[in-house]
Amino acid sequence: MAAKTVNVALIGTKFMGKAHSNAYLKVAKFFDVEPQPVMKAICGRHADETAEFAKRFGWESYESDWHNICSRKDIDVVDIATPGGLHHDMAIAAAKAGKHVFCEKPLTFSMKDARDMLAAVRQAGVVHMVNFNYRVVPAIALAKQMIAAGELGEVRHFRATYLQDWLTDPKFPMNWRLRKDAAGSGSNGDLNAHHVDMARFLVGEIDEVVGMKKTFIAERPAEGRSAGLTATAGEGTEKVTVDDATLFLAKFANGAFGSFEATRMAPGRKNYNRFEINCSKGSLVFNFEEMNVLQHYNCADPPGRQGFKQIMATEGVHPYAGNWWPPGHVLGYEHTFVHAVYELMKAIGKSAPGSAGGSIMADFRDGAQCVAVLDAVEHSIDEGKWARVEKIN
Ligand code: SOE
Repeated sequence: MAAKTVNVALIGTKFMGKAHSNAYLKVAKFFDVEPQPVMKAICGRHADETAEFAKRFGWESYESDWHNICSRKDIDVVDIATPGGLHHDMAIAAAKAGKHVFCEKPLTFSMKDARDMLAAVRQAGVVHMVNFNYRVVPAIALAKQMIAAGELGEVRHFRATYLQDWLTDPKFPMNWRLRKDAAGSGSNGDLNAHHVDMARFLVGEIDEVVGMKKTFIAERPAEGRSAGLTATAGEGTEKVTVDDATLFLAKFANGAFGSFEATRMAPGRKNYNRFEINCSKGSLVFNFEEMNVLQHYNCADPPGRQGFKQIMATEGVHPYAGNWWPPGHVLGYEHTFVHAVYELMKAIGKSAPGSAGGSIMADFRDGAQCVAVLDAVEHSIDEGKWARVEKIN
């Protein structure tokens, strides 16, 4: 009997557009999942480029106006892989049209928009998911299992650094990630967002924060053409309207302490997404640049044999890993998107309305709670003191 299917439309044809397209192509080849995605429509602003993209990645049709995607009757799922400034309108229109919504991170920028988006998907009774893709790195899903099983004991510290260097050069030109209207913020919304989600996923809710931020280079060459994290310069200059670096401290509801550092000005650090969790029975360390490994220190190891152990999370016993290659045949960045889409399909299959279907992925409430933490960081910086984090129900 033929597998059940759902028709997917993806909005976005750049860095994330490629990552998501690749995930839809692969998911049913490597995972037994129902429904299976049918790549129905791709949407991008420029018709010619979008047509080319559709051909290259195997999308059945293309659109150059996202409103058409929401009004098409043959679409079941809308996947939003655009700059954050567009998420709000697209997600609400998609939900109102009864489509399941999969949205790139951060969900949005303001608390009002986050609440509106959450209300819209809840009211529509559709599945909603935010693509915090690091949750489905096998080593991180394993960390989640170990913490939940009590293997680490009480969590005391969550210490996160997300370092990149692509803005170090003052000659690096403007792109949407440096404009507040398109990106909301810089390192805070782009990078801290991942670690705020990770902290909530692994440790629990954050109650209070205090932060600081800086824009080291206030003006840059105007944008010529940009793709992913590269760009060429156009004519003149433009003011940068977001932060280059944002650091903050956090108090968790369960008593743990957190520290977060995000910057795009750390020469030599490319996608240095690293966190360390110190607990009463041991510690865990993850560094995305060695994403197949989870480091574990176990206080119960005998004296003289203690030390960090490197667990390669690539065996059949590890989350997701058994669907790919034999042990030690490592996974990469793109696999995280396949895992996320697998979770999306499972959630739609279960059709648990108003949620991410009980999946390991974040739903819109998680996305909105992450916005609340980032928003509190901004408030604390504006007011020069600790700020309480609003709770989203
Ligand atoms: C750029 O900083 C970026 O691509 C982010 O937008 C992603 O969310 C992160 O995972 C990697 O870096």
